[in-house]
Amino acid sequence: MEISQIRKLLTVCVIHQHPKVLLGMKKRGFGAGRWNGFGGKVMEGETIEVGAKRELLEEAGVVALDLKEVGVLDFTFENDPKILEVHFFKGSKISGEPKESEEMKPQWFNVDSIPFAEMWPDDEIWMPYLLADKKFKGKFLFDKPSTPEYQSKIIEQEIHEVKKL
Ligand code: 8OG
Repeated sequence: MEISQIRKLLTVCVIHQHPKVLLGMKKRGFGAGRWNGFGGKVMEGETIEVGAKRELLEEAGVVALDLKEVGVLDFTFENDPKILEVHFFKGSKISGEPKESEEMKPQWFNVDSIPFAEMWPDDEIWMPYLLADKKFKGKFLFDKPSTPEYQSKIIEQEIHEVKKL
């Protein structure tokens, strides 16, 4: 018998103005205490891209003007049937100045000093694709979710470049 799996749609949005990238320190909830792109759950009735733009505005206070989807990764955790289907977006043009929200504290980083040790462990694997404008698909199985004190471990991983998402 097949175990039923619950799929959740989420977004992560990274602004890349070479040589800088805009990331945010997650202040609460899932992934708190780690740097990440901006994003969250896609709401019922909105497209994934509209959800990505909404989260960027809510969390960083900026409007993305040229957002493009660059990747899709499935994340699962051991002994948990939930699949997090995360859609990754990249933009370079924004209107407004990034400002701190209840959820995120935005900060620009040089591409050479992205704080991977304080990010989800998959981030250093997909970020080079995003920075190089390569589209990617893949999946990661973790032991358990990251917290401010605990860095998830990757149990299985698969990622590859695709021409189209
Ligand atoms: O709504 P909420 O803040 O709980 O959304 C979780 C955010 O975390 C969302 O932007 C998707 C993102 N996210 C995961 N897993 C991973 C991951 O492994 N790496 C990165 N970079 N982001 C992730 O849910």
